[in-house]
Amino acid sequence: MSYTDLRQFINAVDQAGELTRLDNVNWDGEVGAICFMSSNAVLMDKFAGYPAGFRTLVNMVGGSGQRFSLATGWSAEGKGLALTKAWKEHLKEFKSVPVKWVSDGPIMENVAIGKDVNLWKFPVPKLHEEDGGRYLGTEGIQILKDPETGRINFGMFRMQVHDKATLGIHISEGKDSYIIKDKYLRQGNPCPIVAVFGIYPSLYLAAGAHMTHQDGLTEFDYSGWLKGSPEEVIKGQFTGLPIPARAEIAIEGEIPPGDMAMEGPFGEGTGYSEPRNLPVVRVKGLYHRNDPIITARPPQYHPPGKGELPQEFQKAALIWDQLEKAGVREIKGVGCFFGHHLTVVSIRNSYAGHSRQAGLIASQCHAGNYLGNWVIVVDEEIDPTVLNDVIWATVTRTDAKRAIQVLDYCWSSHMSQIDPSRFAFSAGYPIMPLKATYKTAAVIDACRPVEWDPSWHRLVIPSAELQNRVLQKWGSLLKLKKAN
Ligand SMILES: Cc1cc2nc3c(=O)[nH]c(=O)nc-3n(C[C@H](O)[C@H](O)[C@H](O)COP(=O)(O)O)c2cc1C
Ligand SMILES: [Mn+2]
Repeated sequence: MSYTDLRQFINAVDQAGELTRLDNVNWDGEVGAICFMSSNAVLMDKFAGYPAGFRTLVNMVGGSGQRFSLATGWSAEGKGLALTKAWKEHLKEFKSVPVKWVSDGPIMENVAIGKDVNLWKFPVPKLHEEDGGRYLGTEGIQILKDPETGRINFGMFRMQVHDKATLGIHISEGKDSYIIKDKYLRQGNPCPIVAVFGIYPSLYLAAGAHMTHQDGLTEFDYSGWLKGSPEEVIKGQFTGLPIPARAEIAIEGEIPPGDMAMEGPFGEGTGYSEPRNLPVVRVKGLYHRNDPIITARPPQYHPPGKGELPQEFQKAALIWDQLEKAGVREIKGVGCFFGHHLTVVSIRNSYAGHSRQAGLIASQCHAGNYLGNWVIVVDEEIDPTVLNDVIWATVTRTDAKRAIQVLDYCWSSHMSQIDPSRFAFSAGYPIMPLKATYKTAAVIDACRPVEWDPSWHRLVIPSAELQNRVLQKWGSLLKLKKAN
């Protein structure tokens, strides 16, 4: 399908039978729990104390293959590795779809400027029970312009409402948005920003994609391609930045240098909860559609198959692509687990040093590097998307001293639970952390060393031929449907 806004997409999800509508949900905790527990997309209305029609949507794409197909106009039969591989092939068809500038759009149905800005007019959710605040931006995008190159960039960063015209913003070190923001702040200038709080799937998928920006490409060029039509944008009156014309809620404002505030604690994608001293955004203009819809997503520990699924197979496809571009041979697959934390690469281990090469590059290429603490390289017969098989291969084929290589001073994030500099955060810092954040990464080479005789380590599983014979002879008595 093609869609031009969230409302069309919600209708399609409804027709596909994957939408639940709920009234009278409490913004205080219930929104987050509903997202965690439901596999459907859930549209909530009639929050106590707010006008009917001021809604919140969770699980827009979530872990559903069907919603991912609706979001991208692309569908694949397979799951697991087949899905990752198909998406990687699909990415080769990418063609930039530049934005279309328009003079007006539904986002301008309601405009508030200056002292009329009031972010509390929306039923802003508190997503986890222990959160220290209410977050308007958890599945929204933030648009910045590189002051040196003029390139437009967007990513997805959490934003807490501090007061009616002030938001916190949480951008980890090394993200494009972090580097761009610092270019302004280090010169003592405020950083102009547009933030969007009710988005549609193409913007969501493009924001988290860690795309390369060769030839000045922007996330908008990619989201237009995903959606199948150009993103329509309006030039913001305060920033000159593009505002998606058919989004639900957006602000224009600036990040002033040295203006920091404590936010959170907030449940993070690592599965842990943290407070942080972060820059703030002072809002100058607030725009929203009639009956606006907040799109929300509580990061947290996700049970398998829920939540960040599209993120993980997109990311695996990207690491695979970057490994190939770096020249690594004979890659059979890539799997990602727990967001950024574990990457598995499966290869046909073809020469001494090959498996180490694959592991080191997977650990250090752009898509795999950020926060990616662990990489495991396994032999070709191990499916890198099946965690049990990966761990089995690792613990039965490795001698720890030989297998594990530790890499110091790698790209991390203050979100890492094992970062010693995180304790410095409460002391406050003007622009950068008091202490830079690094991580120690590890590559586990769990392939059979090439010098091992191939006849060693023979699998002890009944052959497919023998299992099929048993199935034919005694399948019904044993209540067997198929061979393993
Ligand atoms: C739902 C969701 C929430 C996210 N929240 C944050 C966040 O609070 N801080 C952060 O640094 N990255 C966050 N990310 C990851 C970034 O959006 C992602 O790394 C993005 O590609 C960065 O874009 P950039 O490098 O162009 O700035 C989030 C991603 C998703 C999907
Ligand atoms: Mn970017």
